Amino acid sequence: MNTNLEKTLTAACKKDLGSCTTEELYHGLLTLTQDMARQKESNEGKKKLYYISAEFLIGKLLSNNLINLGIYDQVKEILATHGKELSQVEEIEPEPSLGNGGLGRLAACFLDSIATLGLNGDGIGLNYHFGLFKQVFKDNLQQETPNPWIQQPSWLEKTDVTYQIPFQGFTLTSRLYDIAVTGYENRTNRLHLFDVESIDESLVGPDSIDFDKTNIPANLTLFLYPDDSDENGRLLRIYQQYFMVSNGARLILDEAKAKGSNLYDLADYVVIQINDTHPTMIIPELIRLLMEEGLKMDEAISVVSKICAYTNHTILAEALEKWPVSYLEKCVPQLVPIIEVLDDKIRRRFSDESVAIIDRNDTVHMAHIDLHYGFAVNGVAALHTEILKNTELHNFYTIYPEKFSNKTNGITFRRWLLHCNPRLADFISSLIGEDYKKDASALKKLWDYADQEQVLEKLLEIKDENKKELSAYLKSTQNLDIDPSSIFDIQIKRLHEYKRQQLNALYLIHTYLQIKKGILPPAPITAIFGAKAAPAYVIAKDIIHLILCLQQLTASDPEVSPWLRVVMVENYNVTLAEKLIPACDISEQISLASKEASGTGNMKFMLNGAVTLGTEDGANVEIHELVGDDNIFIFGDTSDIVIKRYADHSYHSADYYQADPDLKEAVDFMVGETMMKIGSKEHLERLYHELLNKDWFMTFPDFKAYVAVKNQAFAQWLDRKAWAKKMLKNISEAGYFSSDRTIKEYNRDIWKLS
Ligand code: 26V
Repeated sequence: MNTNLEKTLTAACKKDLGSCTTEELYHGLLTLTQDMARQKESNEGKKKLYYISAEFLIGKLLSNNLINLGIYDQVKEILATHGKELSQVEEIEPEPSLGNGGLGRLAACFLDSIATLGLNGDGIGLNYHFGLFKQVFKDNLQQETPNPWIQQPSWLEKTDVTYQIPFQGFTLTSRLYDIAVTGYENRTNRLHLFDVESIDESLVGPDSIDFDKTNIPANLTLFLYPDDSDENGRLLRIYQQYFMVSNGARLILDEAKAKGSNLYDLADYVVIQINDTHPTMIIPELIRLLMEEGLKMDEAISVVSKICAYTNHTILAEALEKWPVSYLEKCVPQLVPIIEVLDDKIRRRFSDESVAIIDRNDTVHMAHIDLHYGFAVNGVAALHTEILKNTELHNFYTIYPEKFSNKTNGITFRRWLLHCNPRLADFISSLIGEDYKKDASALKKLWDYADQEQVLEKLLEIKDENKKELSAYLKSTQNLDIDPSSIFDIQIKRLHEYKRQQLNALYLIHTYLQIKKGILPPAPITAIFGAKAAPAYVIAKDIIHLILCLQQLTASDPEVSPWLRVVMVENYNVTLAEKLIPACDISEQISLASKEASGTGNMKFMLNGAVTLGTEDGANVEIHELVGDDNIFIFGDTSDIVIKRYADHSYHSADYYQADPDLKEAVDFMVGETMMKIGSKEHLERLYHELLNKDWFMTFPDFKAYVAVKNQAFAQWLDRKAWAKKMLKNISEAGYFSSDRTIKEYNRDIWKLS
């Protein structure tokens, strides 16, 4: 055992480890980790990447930092000799609430890989005090409460950096806080989070996320994605975005100048990756700041156009941000003349109205700024990039084919295997050694064991252990009862109609009705959901209501509960994902083809030996190619069919409802007597009518195929040996989805850091 480490930890805890409380151990470990991380920081290279993003869904940091610093096992052992458990320390760490979904989690995985690969790159974002809301269930409905996560001491390190950020009528003082990003056995980078000095947490009560949306100096960094269903909410988002980019731009320019840039040569020092459109205002803001530094406008535009690259994460029209010029005038009028010039230059070059920056309704299309004035644009999975090129952004692709590339997403294996599934990681190491931890493609060697019965048995045993552990955890934390010997079928992701949790719910109703008729599934099933719905997204909240009613229904019916249980975990977050994913048998990835840009949960499940049940959408397509037809369950209409159906307006959900008696029975059940006894008429009827009259994300056409493939998957699960082989194939092909691979590609094609 490492006595030096024990001494350092004891010094950090300021007393004998055996007499420390769990809190004291956590605080001591936090200090120790921060000190070690600081010592690892490497020298700055000349060129630096800035990954700017509204979200960084980083998850708890302690264990990951210990793993990356190479001291996890030693710390665990030291604590054990003093009768302490590291897992208990992990439990009390609050999860930073700085993200919402895939885009934010991707940013966090990327920071890990950038540091692990030894690249010079930092993140830039905002320090939201309450972050995304905390979800609570009451009366089978989602309620939103604040999610305070910042305690003292914390991972946030206060810096001396502050700026004066100008808004219409007032100026705000900012303050930079940093979180260390430890690379796996490599350098430490920084996540720069800007905060406003005048923030006032008392604007928010304990039980509600309502607050005075007009008091910008006090509220700017309270919440991530504050409700934007009214104008004040939308203006607040602009204030937040500008605050983030103006601070980021100033930091970037200061760092470049300090390294000797004369600003004309900024591209030798800086590359900025714009994560979706939320940080797009950094383009006009940098132009403005460079002009303040003495550059002519055309010079500033030329410099900025060489350093900004844009990643698109969605093709959903409503997620492609557009801001009325009048809103920008109200908040940040200094940007408007610049955006007008940017638009004017484009209008002089192209008569095509669809590529304009400011449209005829005086609305600014943020993505269009990125596309014209960035030097690179990428989609996040092969299919997504093709759809961008051929459909959504076709007119831009025609102008700038050289700017477009695909960068299929990835995940960090440090968190999503080594940390969350140590049983599996240790077993893999025992078979193929440790190389895969730094070179994920080495996982392919696992397939050499495809016919070794003991290996397959061990895989099943590990899955069973993980399922038992999850069951115990959900019982103790959420009082949920699940049977660890049942099939765990899991759908965890943001609640959105295009992700089609409602299709899964229709299957569960159908299966419930089958059981009531005496037709039993091949094995007992536990369907697990986890999802937050945006507070103003009415139908999404209705879908949560439906699922929670099904939870109550299946739990309370003794005829059904031995065969089918539906559970929805409360406040789904990274911490829960880390426990759910290693325990999953079947990974639900059932978005409407063409709509899910990539998905990254699909990759995490695959790596942990779950088998995907999904549509040919996002990165599922690439998973399918890698594992082959026998090791994935694919169903549903293809993206071509879907895109055509939207184009010719030929879809009428009622036709499918009338034609399929099983579907009709399931849909009608939502508003039938049984459900009305459990749920709310208002919510269930609204959802029923939405599906029957609109079903914009086309669940009905895929229903029959979904039922068939799901029943097939459940039946195949019973053949344990054949199933274990599917698991092994998925794990052995998951190496491609390491974010180390993705980041190498970004660097090779876009960032070009040395
Ligand atoms: C959406 C919403 C909707 C609710 C209100 C607030 C809000 C804020 C931002 C967004 C955009 C979310 C974009 C996003 O997370 N996209 C996901 O990005 C992942 C990483 O590339 C990708 O795997 C997912 O397919 C894509 O949905």
